[in-house]
Amino acid sequence: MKKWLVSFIAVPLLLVGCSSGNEAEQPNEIDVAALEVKVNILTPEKVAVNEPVELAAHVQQNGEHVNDAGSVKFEIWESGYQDQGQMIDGELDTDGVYKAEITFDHDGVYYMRAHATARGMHVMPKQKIVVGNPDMTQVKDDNSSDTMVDMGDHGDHDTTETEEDLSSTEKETEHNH
Ligand SMILES: [Cu+2]
Repeated sequence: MKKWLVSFIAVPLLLVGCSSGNEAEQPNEIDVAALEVKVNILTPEKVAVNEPVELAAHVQQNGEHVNDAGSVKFEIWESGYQDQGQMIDGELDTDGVYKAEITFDHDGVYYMRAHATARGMHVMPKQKIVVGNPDMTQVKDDNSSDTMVDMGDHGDHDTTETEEDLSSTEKETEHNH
């Protein structure tokens, strides 16, 4: 009779032990949001013409600065002319902020896209930059694609354009104005 009573009490205790154990295990599941690499563009949306403009992006993961990004590159193109754009390597400045510099030689609507590869992820936010006071009736619609084809396509980022390529790009852009 005594034995029977003891086991009767022990069963509910075990059940309580189990359920509280499960709750404790849940935080050990992979927190996907914490692994997500986030990139915030810090460059203003309106800048002056013929003055050096800082291209900057902050890379973070789980609220912490990412100072070991594999690469952060800034793609810059004038609206409607993404095929004539340029790619500039960003350098780590401090606290997860990567920077590069550019000077826009004429008024216009431009776009910058920060291509960041860090912690096994590739993030590429885009931002519009209005340079000077462009004649909006002359601005072509942005024809860039937001879809990332695949990582193989991004291998092309590594073939850094030479100075020659960049100056010829600028000349071509001037023809359109
Ligand atoms: Cu990219």
